[in-house]
Amino acid sequence: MSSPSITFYDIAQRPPVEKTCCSPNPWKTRLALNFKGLPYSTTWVPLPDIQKVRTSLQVRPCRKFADGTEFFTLPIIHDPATDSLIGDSFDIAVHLQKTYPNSGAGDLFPPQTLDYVFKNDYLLVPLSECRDSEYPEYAKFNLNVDAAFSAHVQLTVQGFPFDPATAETSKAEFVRRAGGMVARWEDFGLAGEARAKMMDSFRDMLGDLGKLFERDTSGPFLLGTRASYADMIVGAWLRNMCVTLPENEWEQVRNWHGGLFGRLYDALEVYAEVK
Ligand SMILES: N[C@@H](CCC(=O)N[C@@H](CS)C(=O)NCC(=O)O)C(=O)O
Repeated sequence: MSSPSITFYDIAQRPPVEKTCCSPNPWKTRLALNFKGLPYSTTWVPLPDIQKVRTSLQVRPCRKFADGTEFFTLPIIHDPATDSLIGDSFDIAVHLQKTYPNSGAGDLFPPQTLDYVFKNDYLLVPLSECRDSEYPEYAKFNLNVDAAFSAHVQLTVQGFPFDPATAETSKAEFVRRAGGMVARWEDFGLAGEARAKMMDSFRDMLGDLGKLFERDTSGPFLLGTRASYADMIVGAWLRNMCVTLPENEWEQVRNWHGGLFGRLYDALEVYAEVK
């Protein structure tokens, strides 16, 4: 008899959800699950239902909004093998490594130096605190990469694939979170010179991050031909950008810095199946 498989909770965007899913933290989990080759199924949760689902699973929130109130997020996984419910993408990756050390493509956390530090000018969203971790180098990298991409998230606003069924509720919620900074969702959008300036900043940020990828030129990954969770952290954000940026801008991103990020995106395709 085969054992029951893992349940992975991800955010449902516009149907078909398999093509539009673009939440970076759930993507980190999907890439890690596929890397480990573990059987799982995805439960798709509409954005306005995350609080309800997380509360009903009794998984405590791991983020807070700027005003100190709780922020209910995904991913969550339920792993029946250990009877665990885990509600943070980094904790999920650690759980998968500890519980299934030799599964699939092997070690998610091979030792490496990940000394990337993001200098934070534009950041809008408060990030989870960096907690004590078994893989502190990876935890710090996760935090810095999240900060670096989050600082440019305004580029993704116009292309965000809201599900028409819940779009108005979700847009109103994002406006509420901005605490009076904008009156309507559309006001978050960037065009013209302001957009070009943020694209420049995005390119420069990727240039800085890209220096880590240039240390080993034998392959698309930080460790050359060997993928690790650090590549997935960046790859998850690239998935978000691929879905939400206008096509011509995504093409630019793929080609900046000698095509490094396009190659990374393509190389992670083997772990990107949506199940
Ligand atoms: N530290 C958490 C953060 C998770 C998180 O921020 N998830 C976002 C999607 S990437 C979310 O659920 N957002 C729901 C919302 O904005 O309402 C993790 O890594 O899992």
